[in-house]
Amino acid sequence: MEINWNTAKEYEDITYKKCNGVARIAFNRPEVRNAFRPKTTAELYDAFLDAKEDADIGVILLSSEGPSPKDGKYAFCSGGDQNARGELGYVDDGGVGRLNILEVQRLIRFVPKAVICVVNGWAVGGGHSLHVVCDLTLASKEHAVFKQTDADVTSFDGGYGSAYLAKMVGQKKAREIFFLGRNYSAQEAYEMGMVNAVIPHEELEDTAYEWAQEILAKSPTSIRMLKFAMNLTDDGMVGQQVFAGEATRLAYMTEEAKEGRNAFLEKRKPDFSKFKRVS
Ligand code: S0N
Repeated sequence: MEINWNTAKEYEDITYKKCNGVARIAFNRPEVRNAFRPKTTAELYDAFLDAKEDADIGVILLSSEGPSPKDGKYAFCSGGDQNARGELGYVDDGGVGRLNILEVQRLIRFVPKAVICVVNGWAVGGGHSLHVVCDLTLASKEHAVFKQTDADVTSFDGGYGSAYLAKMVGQKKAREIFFLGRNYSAQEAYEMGMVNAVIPHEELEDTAYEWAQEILAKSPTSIRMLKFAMNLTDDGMVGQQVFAGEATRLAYMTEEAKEGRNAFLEKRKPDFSKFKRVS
């Protein structure tokens, strides 16, 4: 399949491309198994925000470049860059401790578009958490390995990475993943319910693009409402706020809402009598 990706913006730690309604954001530090440092997460946030705001984009792929030039191995993401970890945690160029991967997680969660994680190799630590928070995950049959090393490096993603994972694979399995930190193949991850499909490596990127095109053929309003409806119960009051905001946006498009607005602007009482109280 010929996919004509256009570079949307140049970055140092990631690549960002677009094609036919699909945005592809990819880690580009294959020499460190695509570990993220504060600069990486700032770039990820910037690219996701651009894809969110671009009305021509309906699906976002989160993937990675590779393989490593050092040994030819593939990695989706190996989590926080342990070299960027100092006394203050993950330290940016200005010496400030950051955990802005959590802001990226929230953006993935709340962007009103489908996000597909394309796991072409190791998905480890914070990289594992990123796959958990994406709407869908496609995994390379030959190269994807899922592993949670948080407990090896005194880290603990107590939000989506663990608690939401437990909703996905069950409490016992989620605790096993975190407490033992074992390797799981794409097939094992699929059987646990945290991967949507296991794809031959050579077909992975094309398949992700095809899934994106299938989603793009659906009603954009349905996709955003379904995503936020499925998020709602796990996101508490924020989930309710996001879903209700979308409902309000839709309500503004009704004749009833226009009557309310017009009445105010025309300095008269609104006449809602013509609108049926449907049940
Ligand atoms: C990925 C692993 C399993 C791959 O093993 P493999 O194939 O044997 O390769 P290596 O020889 O180990 O690695 C190749 C080169 O890449 C470097 N490298 C790999 N991972 C990292 C990394 N994370 N940081 C820095 N460098 C990395 C290696 O050093 C090696 O370099 P050279 O060639 O120079 O020797 C294996 O590499 C591995 O286990 N990696 C470490 C995984 C890890 O522990 N990651 C951190 C886990 N914790 C987090 O991610 C925390 C995230 C976080 O910030 C957070 C905090 C609060 C709430 C949420 C989160 C969240 O999780 O998002």
